Order: sequence, then C-alpha cells, then structure tokens
Amino acid sequence: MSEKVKLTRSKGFFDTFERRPGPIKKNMSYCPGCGHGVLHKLIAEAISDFGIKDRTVFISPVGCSVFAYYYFDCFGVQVPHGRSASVATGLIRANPESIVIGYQGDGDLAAIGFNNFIQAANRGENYCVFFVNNVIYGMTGGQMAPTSLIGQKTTTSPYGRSELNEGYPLRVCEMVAGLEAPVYVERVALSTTKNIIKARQAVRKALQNSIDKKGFSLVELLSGCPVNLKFDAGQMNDFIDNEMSSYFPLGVFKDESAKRAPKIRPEPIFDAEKVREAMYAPKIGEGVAADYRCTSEIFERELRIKIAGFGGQGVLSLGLIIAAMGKQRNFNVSWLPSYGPEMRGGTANCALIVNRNTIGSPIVDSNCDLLIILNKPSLEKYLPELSPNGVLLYDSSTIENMPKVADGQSVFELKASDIAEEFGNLKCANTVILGALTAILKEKFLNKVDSADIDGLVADALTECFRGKTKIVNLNMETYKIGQNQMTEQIKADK
Ligand SMILES: Cc1ncc(C[n+]2csc(CCOP(=O)(O)OP(=O)(O)O)c2C)c(N)n1
Ligand code: SF4
Ligand SMILES: [Mg+2]
Repeated sequence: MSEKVKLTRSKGFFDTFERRPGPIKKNMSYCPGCGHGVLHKLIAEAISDFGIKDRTVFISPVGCSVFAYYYFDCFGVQVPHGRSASVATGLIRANPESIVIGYQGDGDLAAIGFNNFIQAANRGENYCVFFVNNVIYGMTGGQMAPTSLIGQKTTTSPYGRSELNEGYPLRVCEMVAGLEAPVYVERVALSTTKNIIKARQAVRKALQNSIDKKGFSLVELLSGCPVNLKFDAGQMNDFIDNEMSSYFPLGVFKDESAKRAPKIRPEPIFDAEKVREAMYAPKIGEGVAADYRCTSEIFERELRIKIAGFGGQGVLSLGLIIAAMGKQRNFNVSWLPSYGPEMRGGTANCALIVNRNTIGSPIVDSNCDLLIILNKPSLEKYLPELSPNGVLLYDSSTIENMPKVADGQSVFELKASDIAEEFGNLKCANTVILGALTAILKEKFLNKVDSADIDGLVADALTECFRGKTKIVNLNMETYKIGQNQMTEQIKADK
C-alpha cells in the first residue's frame, strides 16, 4: 500500500492559531527544519482522520513544544516539566473514553520526568506517548540531554559527552520494551520522506491502540534540532540517519497490539463505609451516642496540643491515641505528624487539635495549650510556643532541670522513661506519660462525669490504635495506670 504525506494543513489543527499571542496567527513557532513541526502534522492529521478531535486531550510539555496547544484543535493541558505521565494518568482514569496524548522531549521525558514516565508505562496506562528525541535540550539553548550521543558537544558538555563522566545515552524504547505492561514500542525517524512515512504509520498505530484501549504505547521519534546541533537541513538528516540511528536503532521493539484485549479498569467507586472499614479499626463497643458531649469547661474551645521528642519514643503514636480519644467522644480531631528522614533516633513531633467545631488548620506553632515534651532539644525548641496559660508536661528522665515558665503557665514532670524501663519495656514510656496527662486532667480540668469516663475511654482508644491486639493493649493499660497513679500522688502532695 502506498502512503502519501499530505501537503495541505491538516484539519486537526486550528485554521488560525488564535491562542498564539502577537500578530502571527498562521505559522507555528518552530525553527525551520525542526522535527516538532513535522510530528505535529502527523499527529494532527491522524486526529482528524480518526474523527477523535472531540475526545482527544493533548498534553503539552515544557520544551520547545510547550505551546502545542496553540495549534491542535482538541483539548489541551500544559503541564509542568516532566509531569506529563501523572497528568495523563489522572485524565485517562477519570475519563477512560478520552484519547490522551503525551508529547515529550528527551529532557522532559528522559531526565526530569523519567520516573513519572516509566511508572506510567509500567502500569500500562491507556494512553500514547510521542517522545521527541533530538539528543539535546532545544528550548534552553542546547544543553546535554540524557540521550545526547557519546562525543556530542553541547553547552554543558563542551569537550563532548564522555561515558566516563556522563554515562551512556539512555535507550528509552529498549527499557520500556523490557516491561510487561506496554503494548507497543517503536522507534522511528523524522528525516527522509521514507522515514517520515514510517513515522506516520507509527503515530497512527499508537493512536489506534488508544482508541481500542489496548494500554500504553510509545513512539520515539529521532528528530532534528538544526539550530542547536548547528546543521543545515541536509546535514541534519544525515546526522539522524547515521549517527543517531546507529546508537538508537530504528524498529519495532514490542508489538502486542493484535493479541491484547482492551484494558478496562474497574470504575473507581467511593464508598465511605468501605473506606472506613478498610482504614480504621472496628468500632469498639457501643461507643457514645452521636449527640454525646463532654461537659467540662476546657472543651468549650479548641485545644491545641504539641508532642515532641526523638523518633522511636512513641511521640506520634501518643498523638494518635489522644486523637482516638477525641474521636470517640465526638470531637473533630486533627493529627499532623512531622519527622526527619530517619524515624528512629531523629526528631519527631506531632500537632493535635481537638475541637467540637470545625478545625481551620491542623498546624500548631503558637498558642499551644498542652505541650508534651520527651527530650531536651524539643523543650528548647517548642517551649516558646506554649500559650500564656498553657500546660507543660515533660519526661524528667531525659530532661534534668525543671524549665522556667511564665506566670500563668503550669509545669508537670514525671520520670516516664525510667518508670517504663523499670517496668521492663521502655517503649511504654509514652503511655506512662498518657497516664500522667489523664491525672492532670482529672485533678485540674475535668468535671466528675468526664473524669469517671476517662479510663474506659483510654482503653477504647488503645484498642482502636493497636487494632484490638489484647496483649499490647493490656501492657499499655498497666503502664498507663502506673503513670496516672504516680502523677496523682505528686499533684496531691503539692497541694
Ligand atoms: C522545573 C523546570 N526545570 C527546568 C526548566 C528549564 N527547561 C525548560 S525546557 C528544558 C529542557 C527541554 O528539553 P527537551 O525536553 O529535550 O525539549 P526540546 O526543547 O528539546 O524539544 C528545561 C531544562 C523548567 N522550565 N522547569
Ligand atoms: S530550538 Fe531546536 S527543538 Fe527548538 S524549535 Fe528550534 S529546532 Fe526545534
Ligand atoms: Mg530535546
């Protein structure tokens, strides 16, 4: 069958490029001899011939083709550098009937966006990618790309790319063809007419796969950037057909289009009940009625809590237990953890808000009502955040000297780590502190009804947080009780 490249403007383009600012509305912005213009034409022609204009979304990248949405008469999204594959995934998952086109340069796809791209390929997302490999960063003036050839001089490899310094050029098609999910992977060239006709077929095949929902297709197009590679038209084609094609061989690397069944993903269903079931522990006991309200005065307003210490001290889980307590008594709660890259040994803190009304922001960085501190560096860092009437509770096993606080603020301390160690499990220091906290609440802040409720509430919260693991719940209940008793004695002795 003979193929012809049409010489007229394709109907896949707008008649005039009204989105393009300035007086030029008929021409594209590409340099003469640039591969982008040729490929645009092949894609536009296919979109028009397949009659898919009204359901095609063209994703413009960052690179010389950033303004592709000026030209294509279909839907368009311009994405941040390298993020094409994530946006394509969102688009196609949200609307599986759409035809999504990812269009990416070698910098966009093989450098900044490579992880996004390869993960989408590996998931077999139902869209096609046209990868313009011109072995250079065209838009920014000719820096080395991951595909730049060995010996190639660029503005960032002025002595020529060396495999010892910069490694070998990435062969993207070969990598993608090694994955299970992609259905079709081919490399073509935008050089001679013969090659462009082959490229045209590849573009159509990839789009047909998208129409048939066959999964992920990749067409890599060796392309010219005569401006940055400093070639005239003839030299550019020679370079593509000889230098580029010998490192990046043309051909089909994978084609399972004929044998693949359409890839239909189940529709995403959001069922709040099912999510709750999967994410949260089963409800403990009967709980309280939906209109139950704790009646102590402190609950009249928002309570802002911060817990801080080293990673591994149970800082975050103590926060979760307190959050679970709030949840079980019909408060709105937020729990915002923050920790260093290494969980164990690094610093960790969490901000908690307990509020009967809507929580505006989960951040606690000032006016903290309750500060629970488990190590010295955290004390120095967070004490300034305590509100004028705030309560500080700290682990005096790790902090030797009683910190100075302002009039109106109160301080409580307990050797929580020593108590937990003596008990035989240092990990329980956080529930010793929880016991101390409930003692302070009972003695200083809660009315009789809320006080009487608290031990049962802690048991329920522990059961929720430890997913009903009875042994761990019981162990923590024991240390909780020890902490509570010791703090109650201390408070009574101070009276
Ligand atoms: C986050 C971010 N980093 C860097 C840039 C600068 N930048 C713009 S285009 C580009 C490279 C484009 O090269 P390529 O993807 O090969 O496209 P070409 O212009 O060659 O078609 C870079 C690094 C940017 N715009 N955004
Ligand atoms: S700089 Fe290169 S890639 Fe960019 S438009 Fe010009 S020829 Fe094309
Ligand atoms: Mg490029």
